[in-house]
Amino acid sequence: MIEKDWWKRSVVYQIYPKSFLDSNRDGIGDINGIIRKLDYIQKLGADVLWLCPVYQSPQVDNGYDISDYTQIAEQYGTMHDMENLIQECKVRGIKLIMDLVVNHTSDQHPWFVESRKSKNNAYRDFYVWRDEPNELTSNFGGSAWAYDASTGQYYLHFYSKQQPDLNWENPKVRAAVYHMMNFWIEKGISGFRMDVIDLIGKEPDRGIKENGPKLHDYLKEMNRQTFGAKHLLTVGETWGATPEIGHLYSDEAREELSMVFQFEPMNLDKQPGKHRWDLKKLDLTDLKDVMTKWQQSFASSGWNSLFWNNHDLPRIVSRWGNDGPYRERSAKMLATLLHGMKGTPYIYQGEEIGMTHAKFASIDDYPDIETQNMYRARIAAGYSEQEIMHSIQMKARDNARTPMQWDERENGGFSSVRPWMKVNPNYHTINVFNNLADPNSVFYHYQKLIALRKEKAIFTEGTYELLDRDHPNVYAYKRVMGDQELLVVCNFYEQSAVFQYDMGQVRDIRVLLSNYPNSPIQLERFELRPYEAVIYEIK
Ligand code: TEU
Ligand code: CA
Repeated sequence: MIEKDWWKRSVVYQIYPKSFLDSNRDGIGDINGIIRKLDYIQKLGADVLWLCPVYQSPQVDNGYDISDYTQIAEQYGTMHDMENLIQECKVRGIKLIMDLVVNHTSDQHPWFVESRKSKNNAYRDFYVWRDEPNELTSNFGGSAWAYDASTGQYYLHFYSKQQPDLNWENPKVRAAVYHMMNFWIEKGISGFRMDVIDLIGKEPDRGIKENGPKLHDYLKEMNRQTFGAKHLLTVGETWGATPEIGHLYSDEAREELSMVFQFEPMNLDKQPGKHRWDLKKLDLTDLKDVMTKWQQSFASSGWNSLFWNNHDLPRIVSRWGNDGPYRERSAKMLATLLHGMKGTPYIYQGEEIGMTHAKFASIDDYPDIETQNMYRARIAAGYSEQEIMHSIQMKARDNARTPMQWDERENGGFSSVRPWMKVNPNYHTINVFNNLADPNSVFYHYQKLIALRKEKAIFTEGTYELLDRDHPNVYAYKRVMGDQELLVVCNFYEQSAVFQYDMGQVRDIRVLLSNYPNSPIQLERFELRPYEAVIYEIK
């Protein structure tokens, strides 16, 4: 029998299919490419795979604009390939979760094609139509309203014009979505990652975009009508969640979702009140405070996700680590810091080998619609080219979307023809092949972290306690379960740093994992080397 909360003990691997592996030489990753690499994911030890959208789509936003939820995009393969993938995962004990993008569809979806035909079309109210736009804005820039000449009204789109927002107040929309979800559940998937789910309760006439008043009623209804009794992993993407809001989604008694992605830590290196393109240096104390707040808020009910990366975020080693001489050490430090915490860890493709930003010089090498829109808007607003490109090299979503680096062959082994997006030229050194050949690689560090989590319940269940909050360079915390303890000590920077720990109560101490040889076990005065990170087991 499957346990109700199996996902608390799982580690998820996220795949962005377009950039994973091209099996049929068209320069685009595909489902058969994923099947070829399932043994690799199994070797890493992840037991859940989150697949970004592979549904039929005009690909204006790389599949987050869906024109048919029950068909596979031709560029990715066929429904037969998809069923094969589900099956091949199953034989390896890997659960597959799919992206659920139901705040909006593509403008090519038959519902929208109908909806825009006339004001009295049966599908008119599947979307949000108004006579006049209001002040709401699109997350991709500009107004959230697009004028449609055929009926003389405006429709709502919180993303691109080609992604009209569904009207969740319409019970027929909700029924259609639940029906589609059940279609996929019956195919044998194990859960959903829910795209911008905090927007479905929108009340545009009152200017409400996120966290609308009916949001949680809809999720309860969805839970009852689809996955509720099935013990699936459900994770909501919620950019605006506070811990209080996180509990509304994930507290067991509320019967909504398993957990959410909480983005508060991801906003710590932008200027307050401004967009993430407006950069600010991370303050380690801010990171400690925010991570600790989330860890402690979910100590006894609800659940946390743990992630540094996804397909929308900069790569962590280039962001808060060191993508120069300390790339491997800092990648392992960041992995240790996160995977020692309580929650379900998510690893984004390439993170496990320490992939970095490519820092391309030209805007033409950043095809993402969000980046392209921002570039044009900021050029028009008088920003310098240099300043804009710097923000892009640090924060653009495409930093995470360069093709996966498998080996030293042309295009990093991703494809034998020219890929849809340029490969990071550092694939000659940073690649899976080299990682697998080196027992000290970033890959094996992740493998060990996953194995430890599977082996020791304290990783899942232990409480969390921050140590030495005001230490400017070291992030250290404890996990406690009964008479067992873990101590995690991480030097966040390139300078060596001293950490002091009272050994008075310690009977027995040993190193479970370190990113250096010979980390000390006498910690009265522990001088950490650059980016040194150690997990101790203490009794
Ligand atoms: O992202 C939600 C979202 O708001 C992002 O666009 C975010 O604001 C941006 O990436 C800043 O980091 C989800 C998907 O993950 C994203 O890929 C889609 O483009 C978007 O929804 C629309 O479906
Ligand atoms: Ca292909």
